[in-house]
Amino acid sequence: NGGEGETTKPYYVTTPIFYPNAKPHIGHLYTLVLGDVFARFRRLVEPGREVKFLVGTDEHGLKIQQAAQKAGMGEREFVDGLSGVFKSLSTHANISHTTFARTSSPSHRRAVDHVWRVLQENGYIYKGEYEGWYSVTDECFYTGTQVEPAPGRGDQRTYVSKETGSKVEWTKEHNYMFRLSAFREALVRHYTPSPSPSLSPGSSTTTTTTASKDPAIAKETPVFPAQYNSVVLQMLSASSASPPPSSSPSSPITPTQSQDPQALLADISISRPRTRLTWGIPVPTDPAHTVYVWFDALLIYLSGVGYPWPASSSSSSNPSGSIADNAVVGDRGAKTAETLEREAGWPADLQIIGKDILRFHAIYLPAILLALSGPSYSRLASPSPSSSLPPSSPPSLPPAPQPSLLDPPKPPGLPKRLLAHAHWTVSAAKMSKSVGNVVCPLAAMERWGVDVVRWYMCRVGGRMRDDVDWSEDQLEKHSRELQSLLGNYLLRVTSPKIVRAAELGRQAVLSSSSSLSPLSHTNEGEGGYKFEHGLNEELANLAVGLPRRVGENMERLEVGEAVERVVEVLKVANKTISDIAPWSKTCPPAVVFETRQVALLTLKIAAVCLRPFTPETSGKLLEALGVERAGWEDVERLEGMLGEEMRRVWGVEGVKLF
Ligand code: ME8
Repeated sequence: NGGEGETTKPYYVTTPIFYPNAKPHIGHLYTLVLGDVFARFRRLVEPGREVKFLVGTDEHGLKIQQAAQKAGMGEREFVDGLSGVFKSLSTHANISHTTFARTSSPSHRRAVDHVWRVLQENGYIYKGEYEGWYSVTDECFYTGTQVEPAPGRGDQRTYVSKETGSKVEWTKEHNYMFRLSAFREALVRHYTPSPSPSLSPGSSTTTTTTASKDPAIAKETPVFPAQYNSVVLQMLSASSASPPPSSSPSSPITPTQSQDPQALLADISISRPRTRLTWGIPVPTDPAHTVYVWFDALLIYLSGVGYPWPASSSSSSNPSGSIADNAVVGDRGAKTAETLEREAGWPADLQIIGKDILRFHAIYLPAILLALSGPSYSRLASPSPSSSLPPSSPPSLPPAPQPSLLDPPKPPGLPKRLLAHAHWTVSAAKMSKSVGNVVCPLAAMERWGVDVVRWYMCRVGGRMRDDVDWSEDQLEKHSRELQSLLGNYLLRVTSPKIVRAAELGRQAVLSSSSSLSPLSHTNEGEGGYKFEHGLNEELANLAVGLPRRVGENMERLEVGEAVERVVEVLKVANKTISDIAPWSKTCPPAVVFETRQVALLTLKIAAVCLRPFTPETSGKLLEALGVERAGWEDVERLEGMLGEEMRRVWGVEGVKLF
């Protein structure tokens, strides 16, 4: 073992790591739930494959430093407390993360240290003067075009970010800069949809067929929904150095960050003077500076799965080495960096974020990754002559190595897909810790139950392309929906009266010689039961096909649509049983039997399909229905169990789930 290509890459899903500057709110829980849905789905459909799911807290930066000061606490004590609250939120909400990562951990610091050194060695970090509009709330600089005078205030001196509404202040300082501008072309190519439909490895054939009709699906854009992929492309082509708004103060608004007034993608500041920011990771090569919190935080996705992998950690002591240049020779033989990377689960298969942090994930992180693997790219593909440095880049700097994407295939090392979701709002304003208009997720779960909150989030938020107001009325409606679709149905199917009538029916069916199975399959000669009619046929067929339909939606990252598929079947199930009314005296026992059998099968299949979304409810249902635990998380075993049951009861050949 240990050779190339022998191990399956773990499936790796991530959520953002949240700032523990205040208690979590519904928005945080929502992202966690979406991440959990995908992690659980993957475990269900690929039972043998390891699933890694990273969540955590982003503990450095000015925002935290100031919040701790305000609370009269030391930063460490402050983040320990609030990180614990985020962790218990995850536990409470049944989030099945495998790593709760914290940026204040020593292993993360080692990774940041390593990346900084490699990037500096590769020529992608330089020292420059930076000025711009800084928002402490958003922990980032904005350009002149990204800010406006604070609305509703006569005061023309107070400026806010157009995107987030956070207050900004004009700031000028010496910083270390990351040469982001060098990656614009490579990123544009990465996000530009290819003309022909391409399929990700998990997609099914049916997806291809559907995909060709739907441009958003056909293109399988790295960012989903495709509208946000377009936003990223706009970000990459919008000049960050446009003229300042006319109402701005007289100071030069345009930041000098790009070092190039023509640059379409400006270089970014990745350090803060230690005099201003002490709570963070010191710049490894210059302790008078602290690493910018976003540069630090984005690397959690790597450090959380063990980066630097052993091969690259050896390059840390030998900074001239690159990741791909190193190989580890252990007792199981040599492993290349690619093998180690794959075994760790990198690149991430799916990253889930709110739309507020799209720029950081879609632009900064991939650029850092490309910069990190720069030397290996230049080995694999010669730099294109057209991708030269912007004409007016800082003259004193050594020439920057030119990244070059292989085309096709895409370069290794970039996260595969990024799912950006819209926001929960309160009276149409974004719910935010800094604003304070938050709904407490623990109180919501306490009142409605964990699964009702998860259900509401998946039903409403699962197709959330636009912001949605959090509503208690809607929660109540969704609580009733879950109860009526599943709870009442189960009660009907398991009521003693129906169970008794069904038993009479079973005996009647056994002794009769009539045929016609609801699934229009019979298995003559093996003692399969035969049914009198096809009243339940539509439902039975719908139920058997449900996992496949749910799976198709999930592969396309359509959580809301996937849940809708389950609801559709449960609605037909409830209608079917109401129409047949097996509890009425006039219903023939054989029909009661058949109806109950189809209902039980439907419930079992629905319960399994609901596993990713409402795990507790699903577990209770499966338990009540007598499905062995082994089948709850393992779709192959469940198929075997249901298949066996179907053969025994109906004489039809098995059932194919997912
Ligand atoms: O941005 N609706 O942390 P953060 C939906 N530490 N989701 C929301 C939301 C809302 N109203 N408000 C927040 C940070 N979220 C950084 C991330 S990652 C390397 C660093 C969710 O505590 C959503 O996922 O401000 C959003 O992107 C994230 O919380 C921001 O959390």
